[in-house]
Amino acid sequence: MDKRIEQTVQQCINEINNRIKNLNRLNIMVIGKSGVGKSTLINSLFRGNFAATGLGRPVTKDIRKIEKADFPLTVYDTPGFELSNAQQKEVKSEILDIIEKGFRTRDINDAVHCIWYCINVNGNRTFDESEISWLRDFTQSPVMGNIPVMVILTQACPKSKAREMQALVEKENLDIAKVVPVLAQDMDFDGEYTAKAYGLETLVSVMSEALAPELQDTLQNLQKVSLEAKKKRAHAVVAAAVTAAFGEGAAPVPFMDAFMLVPTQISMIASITVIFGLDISKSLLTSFVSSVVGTAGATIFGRSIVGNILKAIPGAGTVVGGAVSGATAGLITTALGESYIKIMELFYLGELKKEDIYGNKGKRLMSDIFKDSLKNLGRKKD
Ligand SMILES: Nc1nc2c(ncn2[C@@H]2O[C@H](COP(=O)(O)OP(=O)(O)OP(=O)(O)O)[C@@H](O)[C@H]2O)c(=O)[nH]1
Ligand SMILES: [Mg+2]
Repeated sequence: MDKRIEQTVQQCINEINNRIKNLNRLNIMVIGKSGVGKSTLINSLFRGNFAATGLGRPVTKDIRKIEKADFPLTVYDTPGFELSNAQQKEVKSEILDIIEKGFRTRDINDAVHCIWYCINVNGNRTFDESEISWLRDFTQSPVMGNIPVMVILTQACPKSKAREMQALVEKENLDIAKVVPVLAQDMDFDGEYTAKAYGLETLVSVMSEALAPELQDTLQNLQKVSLEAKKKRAHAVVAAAVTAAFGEGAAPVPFMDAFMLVPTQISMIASITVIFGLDISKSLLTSFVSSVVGTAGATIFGRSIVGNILKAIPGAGTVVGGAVSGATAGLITTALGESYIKIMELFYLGELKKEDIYGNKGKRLMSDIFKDSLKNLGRKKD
């Protein structure tokens, strides 16, 4: 591989590692009676089989803290929560205590960012009034500040019953962000009928609306259920990168000469990688990035075709003295970003496999997608 491409790949990898290391930590408090499906929900929403890796560490009598190396997530879990009269008060004060301690650090990484209060739909014949009064009491505590509370109706089938319960909770006018019915895993009934899982994508979008901007990358990095949410954030990254660096009136960019990605493009590639949060090894990531950067480099900078590519884009101009106009650099950056998103998507969906990335298939695919993307941009400009 060309030394200069190798160097760019290394810069990308460094930036990706840096970003991952510096992601803000998301801290969620999960409350709900024993067996409602708290652990199942966590494992279904987040990558890494998070809650199954252990019981976590007890931080109070009733609350456990689950963390995992290299995961920007803390879950405070209340396993075995029964909500007997005696326990009600105790658990509430333990929870508020943890929240207060988090606040006091004034560090976003230690604050509790949202509360999931889980109520089981399946098998619940009636609605438990004591849970509602507990919730009312809890949400009214001054310690709560603006922490969003989501009431999650777990094992939410049949849907009609879930909707009924949702209406009942909403009627209570509690100070909560949202009631979200979720069936985290398909549910089998006597092998005759299977209810399909649903609601996890909605929960991701509810979370995204409720969380601070500083936690959005973390949320996307961790969640494994909504490709749409990842893509939406990734497209926004591309648009922002292009506007910031190559917007209207930008000066010519000398990157044809340099044969490398400029910092804006490296940072864009890193952001997209973080958002997709693929569980892959360092060596696979390196192959992945070098395939993208290498093919983009070869396509754009290959002296023989660069003229043709640019000619295909109306108004893109030509290479003058080793520089391209800001607008052209913008187009190329958009094509690079959108192609990278497409490749990530194929990998996420399992349509592109590990061995494809190590081999030539990934490179060919990247090259095709990249050229297509450039052509489409050219068409859009007409
Ligand atoms: N099919 C299906 N089963 C679920 C779902 N949620 C929970 N379950 C089942 O319900 C049982 C209890 O779920 P858990 O996730 O362990 O419940 P929990 O709230 O963590 O329980 P504790 O840790 O004891 O407080 C398990 O057998 C799960 O497989 C779901 O969405 N679909
Ligand atoms: Mg559990």
